[in-house]
Amino acid sequence: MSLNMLQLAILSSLIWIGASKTISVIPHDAHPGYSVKKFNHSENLKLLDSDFSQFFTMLQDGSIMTTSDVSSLVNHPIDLIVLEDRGNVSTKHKLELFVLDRRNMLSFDFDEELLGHIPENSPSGTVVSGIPLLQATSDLKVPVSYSIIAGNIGQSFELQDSTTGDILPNITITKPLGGVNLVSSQILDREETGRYVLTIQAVDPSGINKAVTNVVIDIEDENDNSPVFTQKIYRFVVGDDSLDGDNVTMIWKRFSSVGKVEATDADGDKVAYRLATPTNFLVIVPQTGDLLLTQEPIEEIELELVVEAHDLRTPSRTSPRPAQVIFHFKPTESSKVDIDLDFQRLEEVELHRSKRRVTRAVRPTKRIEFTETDGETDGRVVFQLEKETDRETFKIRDENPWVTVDPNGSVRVKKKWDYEELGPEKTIDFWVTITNAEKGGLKCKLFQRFLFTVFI
Ligand SMILES: *[C@@H]1O[C@H](CO)[C@@H](O)[C@H](O)[C@H]1NC(C)=O
Ligand SMILES: *[C@@H]1O[C@H](CO)[C@@H](O)[C@H](O)[C@H]1NC(C)=O
Ligand SMILES: *[C@@H]1O[C@H](CO)[C@@H](O)[C@H](O)[C@H]1NC(C)=O
Ligand SMILES: *[C@@H]1O[C@H](CO)[C@@H](O)[C@H](O)[C@H]1NC(C)=O
Ligand SMILES: CC(=O)N[C@H]1CO[C@H](CO)[C@@H](O)[C@@H]1O
Repeated sequence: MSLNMLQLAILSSLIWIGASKTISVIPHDAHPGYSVKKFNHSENLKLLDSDFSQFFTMLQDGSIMTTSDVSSLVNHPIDLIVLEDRGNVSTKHKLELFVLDRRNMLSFDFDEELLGHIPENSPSGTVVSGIPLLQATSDLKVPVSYSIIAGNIGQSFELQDSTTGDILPNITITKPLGGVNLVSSQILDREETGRYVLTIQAVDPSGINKAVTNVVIDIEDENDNSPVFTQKIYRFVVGDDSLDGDNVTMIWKRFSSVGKVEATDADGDKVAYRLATPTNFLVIVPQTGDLLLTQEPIEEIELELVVEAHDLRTPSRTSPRPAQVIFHFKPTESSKVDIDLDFQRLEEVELHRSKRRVTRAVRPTKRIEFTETDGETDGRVVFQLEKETDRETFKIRDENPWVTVDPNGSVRVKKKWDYEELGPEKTIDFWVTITNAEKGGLKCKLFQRFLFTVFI
């Protein structure tokens, strides 16, 4: 029978109107015992007798199996009827079988599973690398249509015709040496889907002769995510259990952790931490984010510190917004007495020295209230930052839409304050870097946060 007759046979079979119809194709050299198809509900099924009963049988588990050599059946359409009996209802299932010469069956030109890869964030239309031209052939040399029939999450991939360069969801190749390549149809994000397993189908014009193959595509990672802190503000308290919070440490040793900051990186990169505001009292363990107390303050202090995180990749990415750490320390009564005694002795010995002052890397946050009219005029000085010494100069740490800071500490209106645009907090929140040029050219940096609350 020629191919046209095969197609005719398929057409005529479409006239069948039944409960269900299935098409299966088996190669002419299938060994006896070859499993053709498996039905479920096996307990109610029966394969009806036909001209082909000598070739096929139904097993107890509902599968239909060949029982002898089927090469003589090549290109004869075979209809098998399976009866499903459920007491008052019985349903017929038709199985249309085509035995094709194996050489005429479409098959992909490789056996091994294909593994391709593509870097995330590649532009749409990038060819997946690492896989050969996808080509299914048979001796019949018919046109072959390719499509992705499974695994294409979000329609992320399409096929590219190797003969014309066209990119489409399905492609029909008529030229003998043509095939398809896999290309991305959008920008891919490894953090969303890191691996695709696509099933590619090749089918001849009759729709019967089919081949499928699976392609695994790994999305290669790029450092496109910065570490992000789990909290904007961390508050750690040592020695004061009158304060609320779970993060109060009452008993501590030098170099034990008083708390821990954490930033996560969506790329899964390791993260390292850094104190952006140096202090004598705490160090941070870069690998873990643990804050260790290095020195016992002699009086109650509250420090505001800034911590940054960056990922350990090249090039590295830094947290878009640093975390604020508020550290509150209250010496225990007993140690305070000891220290006071020590201190007294010290003062006695070093009378000429001025009283020791606690140095702070971060000055306490300042809250100031304004009305909208205060900020009406661009360039107007609305506030003057105080210098603790003459050498201090000021600089706004991050660009702010509403205010600028002159080196001498004059805070000016940058853009007319608009109550509506100020956000739910109605607050202009900015940090100022204070540079304190010490004697001998040593520079020391301090930080201070300002909260300008605006009322109508
Ligand atoms: C029977 O198999 C078909 C697919 O062959 C499946 O869609 C269906 O859910 C199965 N039914 C039961 C009851 O398992
Ligand atoms: C077949 O019998 C079941 C109960 O055994 C009943 O629920 C169902 O409606 C019946 N179907 C028909 C078509 O009579
Ligand atoms: C191929 O595309 C045509 C329309 O262009 C569509 O009708 C057909 O269903 C598609 N085939 C597959 C397998 O997706
Ligand atoms: C601060 O410097 C600016 C110029 O940058 C000047 O206009 C202003 O008067 C100065 N303010 C004070 C208080 O010195
Ligand atoms: C501000 C802060 O760090 N709070 C933490 C205190 O500890 C509990 C659990 O140990 C955390 O869930 C809080 O976020």
